[in-house]
Amino acid sequence: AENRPRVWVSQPLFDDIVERLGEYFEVDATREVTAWSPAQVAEKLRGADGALVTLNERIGAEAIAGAATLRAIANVGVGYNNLDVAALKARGIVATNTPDVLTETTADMAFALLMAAARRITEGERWLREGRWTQWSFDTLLGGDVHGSTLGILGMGRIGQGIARRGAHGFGMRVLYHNRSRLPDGIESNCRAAYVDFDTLLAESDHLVLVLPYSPATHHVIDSAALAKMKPTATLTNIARGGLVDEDALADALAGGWLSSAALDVFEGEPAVNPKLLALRNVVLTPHAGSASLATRRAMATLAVDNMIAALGRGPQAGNPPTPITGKATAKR
Ligand code: 8YV
Repeated sequence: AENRPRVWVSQPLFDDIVERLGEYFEVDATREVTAWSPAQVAEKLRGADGALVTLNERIGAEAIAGAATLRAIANVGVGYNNLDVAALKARGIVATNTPDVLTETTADMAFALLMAAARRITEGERWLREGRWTQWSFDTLLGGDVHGSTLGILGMGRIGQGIARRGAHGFGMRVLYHNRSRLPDGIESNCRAAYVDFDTLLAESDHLVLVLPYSPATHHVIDSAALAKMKPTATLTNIARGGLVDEDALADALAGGWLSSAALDVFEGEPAVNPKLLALRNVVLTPHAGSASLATRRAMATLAVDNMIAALGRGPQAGNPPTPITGKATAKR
């Protein structure tokens, strides 16, 4: 066992899946959910050959500075803004993520949130639990329609396309999207989605969903100027990364009636949530749970384990991890 590569697993995943790493590696598996400090991450990486990490762990130049033997980072998640891909690349460290396996589950969540915002589901439940339902009335908690409305998607990667298909095929929505580049005709027609510029997307969407990767280029892409271009009857759903939205500006728009409602699964300072948002009734808040179905979380852990085994040159796919991160950090995925 002396010369076996060492792999750190930063958070508890599924024991039976993580166990597979033990066939090839000395595994340092974290047994309890842990808020690792940057210094602790650096310490864990020192002496490791590989690490499975989550969005909780920031893997940048400082984290890997003392990690002379580190060869592979397997990110458990499709978004990898927690990784400094350039710094890893410069050191020849292979980085992988978990695309595809979470696409449909996350698209489901986007729709759940969009519908909850439009139809005021969580607001209604809170109202009921507060004992305020004393008599049925015609005009209680009136919301906006989903079916037949215009769905706007910002960021048309795999998850965006899943949301588009749900909207077009399931709810008869008109689907507009904006993306760094236009999709091939075949994909556009499959999703029944039309490419528009950013301002048109903002102006015409009844329900806008954010599915962009987060990077300096997309920081606060939804700011007060963008919000001002949206319909006052519109909803905004964010299932991507909190930093895409200026939360103070969003809270002002929701409080001021310039935006009907929002649904947020991700937050700029998560797990802390902006108190201005917490104070509002017309926002649905969930704890970064877009990919949180049991089957999908198991598939993500399995893929991360497969990536690690292959990246460290073991197993049937030795040297060829199934889902390496290849492009720039901002690449459309
Ligand atoms: C993960 C996510 O739970 O895949 C992503 O980008 O945000 C979530 O599915 C998270 O990344 C865990 O690290």
